[in-house]
Amino acid sequence: MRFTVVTILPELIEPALAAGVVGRAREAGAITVDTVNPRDFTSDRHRSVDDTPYGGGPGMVMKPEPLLAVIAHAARPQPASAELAAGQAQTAAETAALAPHRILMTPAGALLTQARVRELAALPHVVLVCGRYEGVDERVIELAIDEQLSIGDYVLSGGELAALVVIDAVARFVPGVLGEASSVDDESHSAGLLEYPQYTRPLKLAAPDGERAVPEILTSGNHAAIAAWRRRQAIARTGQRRPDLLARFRPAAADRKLLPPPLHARTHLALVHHPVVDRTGAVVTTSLTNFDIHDLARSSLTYGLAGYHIVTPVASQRDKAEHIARLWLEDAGGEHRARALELVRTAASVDAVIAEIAASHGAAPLVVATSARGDAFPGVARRSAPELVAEAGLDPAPLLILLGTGWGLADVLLPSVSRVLAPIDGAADWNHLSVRSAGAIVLDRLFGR
Ligand code: 6GU
Repeated sequence: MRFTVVTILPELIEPALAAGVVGRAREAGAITVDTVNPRDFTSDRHRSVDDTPYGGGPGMVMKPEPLLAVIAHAARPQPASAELAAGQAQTAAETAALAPHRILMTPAGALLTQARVRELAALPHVVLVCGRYEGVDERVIELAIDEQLSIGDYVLSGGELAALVVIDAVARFVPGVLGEASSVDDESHSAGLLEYPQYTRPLKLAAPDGERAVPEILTSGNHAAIAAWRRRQAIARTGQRRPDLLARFRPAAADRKLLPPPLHARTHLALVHHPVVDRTGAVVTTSLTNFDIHDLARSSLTYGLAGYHIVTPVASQRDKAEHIARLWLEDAGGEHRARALELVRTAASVDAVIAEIAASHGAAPLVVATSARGDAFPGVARRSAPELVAEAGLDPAPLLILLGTGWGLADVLLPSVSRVLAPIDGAADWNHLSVRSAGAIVLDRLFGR
């Protein structure tokens, strides 16, 4: 595979590719890397490659003519094959297959991924154009660039280091570059997960805080157990560090045995009528709203929850809730609504719900408050929905989501609450969703496919 780097700083490229895996791959002829300099394609006395931007503003823009000329030069067909050298006719398909792929390295490009790296490794020739200054004239991109890539959400002073990253990452997939074919497959990102932790000798490492031992399982000789442990570690650290990756991860059948049951199936919703606040901020008990029983039960069943709890200290209100749920249950017969209403439970307090869940699941729930206000439950850890899913999904404990009626949950619940979900923020400055709507939106954010 061939790489051509278009750069005004060729001295940055060469030394970085002289040693290590890429250096050996070049020596072995598995890849070739050369550089071409836009400065060699200028026609003025000063050999200038940049100019001031039209419309004003800071910095300089790379001029189109030298860049277009150098890219055309870099991308000219190589007399690589004997047929070409002999001037034999090529089919259009052959020409297209040999045409180099021209990539502009820019922080405004698409983010480079391991999946894209793997695809690039199948190409015969990649031209990497390194931007400098504030950018390149847009017409160069229109006329001579096939793809724009960035290596991350930060700004480098030029594309050279990014081009080196592309060469290193891509070269590893070129046949003959890495020793074992399997070593590119097993590692971080190939499977959409971060790599599991690795250990080597010594078994016990002296450390300032005592002794750090290698996890026992790794010396057990039980290969199936080791593989399972590694997989679980990979999934857990992906959840901690990269919830975005874990959200896209589709566990295989074997993974499901290593993971706790799906989060939705161990999640409970509680509709809290006390302690909640009224419009003045006073702690009050609200009265039951008929629709809330039925609508949130349907939402709970739709998202596969384990239970829906109506919380009120008023015994007659609990009786009413149970009566209404039962009426609908009987009325609906075998109909879909009946299944939803089977999820309905009543409790006198949030603590009673927590105790009931702890008893039925054998572990205390992670209690998550919701609020329309950003400043509710000061000091409690905030989570976005994906963050909460990543965190709670890997821990087998049940999850309890508290929905407040009235003007929202009262802060006196603070000792029971261990996470607060980010508020639902609509497009307008008016924010008064019904608790039924807010509950449905929260469930979709957490569990919607
Ligand atoms: Cl490709 N170029 C520059 N200049 N900065 C970057 C980048 C590329 N990727 C991330 N930051």
